[in-house]
Amino acid sequence: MPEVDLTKVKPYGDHLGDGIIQLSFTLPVPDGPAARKTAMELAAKLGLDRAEVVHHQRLLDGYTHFLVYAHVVQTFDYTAQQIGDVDTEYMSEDEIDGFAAQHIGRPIVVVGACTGSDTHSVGIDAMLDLKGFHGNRGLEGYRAFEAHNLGSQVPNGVLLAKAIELDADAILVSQTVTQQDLHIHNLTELVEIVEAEGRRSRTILACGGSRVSNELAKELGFDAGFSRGTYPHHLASFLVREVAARLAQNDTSAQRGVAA
Ligand code: B12
Repeated sequence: MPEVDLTKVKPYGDHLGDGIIQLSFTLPVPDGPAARKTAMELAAKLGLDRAEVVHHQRLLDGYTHFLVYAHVVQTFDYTAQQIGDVDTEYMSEDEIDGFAAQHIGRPIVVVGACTGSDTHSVGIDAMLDLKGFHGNRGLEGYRAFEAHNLGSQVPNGVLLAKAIELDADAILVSQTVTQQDLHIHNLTELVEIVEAEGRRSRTILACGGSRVSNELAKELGFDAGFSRGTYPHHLASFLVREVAARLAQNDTSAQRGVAA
């Protein structure tokens, strides 16, 4: 295997370092030579070299889909990347239950949902339901947690009302649809109404989804954000440590039944 210079990474197409990528996009123009030329110009304006339209197809009147191969000229420094993932050491399910028994001594109450008009429930189910994700049980299966999954298309107000009723330690939200920044609106609204109820400091807020990052979550006022590849024990590790830290600081936010 040839050695990769991680300070000068380029896409791998046919061989290491050739920089070849494939683009797939639709233009709102009828298929034909002018459409193909526009697609090539688009690739050139993106800074790509030697663009080649390898496939073009009329989608419907006035719309054409393209596949373009092109060469990336720039290189990228993989070693310089700062990762903004949730900064916590992951534990196994047994370790998490043991940690919670030792440091918390009661179940951590969590309430979660996929909110707004978003119907993609698979992410929140993967985190909370017993069946979990890829053979890893969801929080429902842990002794450390009392998990309530409200499902999908849940209005933020309903989620918050349930959290108040249960005096939940954490509210967990899943968002998949990002069209027209729907996820931003839903997540922002939740933070606003939690704050308006005076519950923000006592409630851990975490969200997740394929296009959610920890950076975005924090920017929107959440404590943590999780993306693709998250397993229930990742979330659980974060939650037990967060609740334990709040208890250790004698923070009222972790003492259930105490007003904010
Ligand atoms: C299944 C699916 C559906 C199902 C959903 C069924 C269900 N009960 O969930 C159905 C058919 C209903 C559906 C509908 C639609 N869908 Co859809 N759907 C998908 C699909 C194929 C898979 C999504 C999925 O289940 N992934 C698996 C889960 C496990 O991954 P995940 O959600 O990312 O979760 C992981 C992490 O993100 C994280 N995580 C997620 N949530 C949380 C929460 C917390 C608290 C934590 C800690 C972690 C966490 O952990 C999880 C495990 O690692 C994707 C395409 C794809 N291949 O991804 C499109 C996709 C998501 N759908 C899409 C669209 C556009 C739609 C529709 C709008 C289509 C339409 N025009 O009607 C509708 C939406 C309707 C609505 N009102 O929401 C787009 C979204 C584009 C966008 N970014 O906005 C996608 C990407 C398809 C595409 N390429 O266009 N869809």
